[in-house]
Amino acid sequence: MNENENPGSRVGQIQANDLDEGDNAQIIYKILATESKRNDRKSMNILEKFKIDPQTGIITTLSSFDRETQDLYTFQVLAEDKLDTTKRDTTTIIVKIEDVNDNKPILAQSEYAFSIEEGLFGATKIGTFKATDADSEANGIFTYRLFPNESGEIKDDEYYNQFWELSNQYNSQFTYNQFYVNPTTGELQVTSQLNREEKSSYVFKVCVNDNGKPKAKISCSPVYIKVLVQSILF
Ligand SMILES: [Ca+2]
Ligand SMILES: [Ca+2]
Ligand SMILES: [Ca+2]
Repeated sequence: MNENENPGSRVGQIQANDLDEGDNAQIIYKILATESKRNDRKSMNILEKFKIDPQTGIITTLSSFDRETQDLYTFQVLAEDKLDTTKRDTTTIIVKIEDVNDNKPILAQSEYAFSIEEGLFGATKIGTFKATDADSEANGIFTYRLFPNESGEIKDDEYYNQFWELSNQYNSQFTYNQFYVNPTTGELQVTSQLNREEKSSYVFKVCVNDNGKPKAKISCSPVYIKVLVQSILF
């Protein structure tokens, strides 16, 4: 089942067979928390998370689940003969919590500042943006892009998300002025020589998208570039 589902979601149904007839074939189902485990936190955890209908054997949830906290639950269900509880059997239930893209990618730094010399040749590496994501691999595949933010105005990530959708169509926004970000590695480069007399600083945004499903998530950090006078070697 997926994480974040509402409590009361159906997990599955257990069915035991009894060859007797009528009342002798009535079965009661229970989730097992054995005596020895009654005070065990993990065992209590199960009873707070799942319940079983004693008559139908339908297992439902009592809470929602966060895959990033715990992605697997194992417990035992007991089926016993209603009239003769010595006739009983147990089975092991394994519930796997599937990933939903509910975490944003996080850039390693909340802002980036680089000082670079004017006159550097094109394709010189300035630095690398890195991101992490708590979701499973499929919901944390990163694409990096650059967006204008020359005024330094603070916009939330959702604002850039609109432009992301657009730039997807044109496969654009990997460059800003004379800067280029490699969309998959996050490496930032200058594309041609900078001239400090023309422009001595740049402000833009780097955004990372996790390509998650059903909806991708995005995070952005400001990038400040200072252009330094070229050192002259004698
Ligand atoms: Ca989660
Ligand atoms: Ca994610
Ligand atoms: Ca998740």
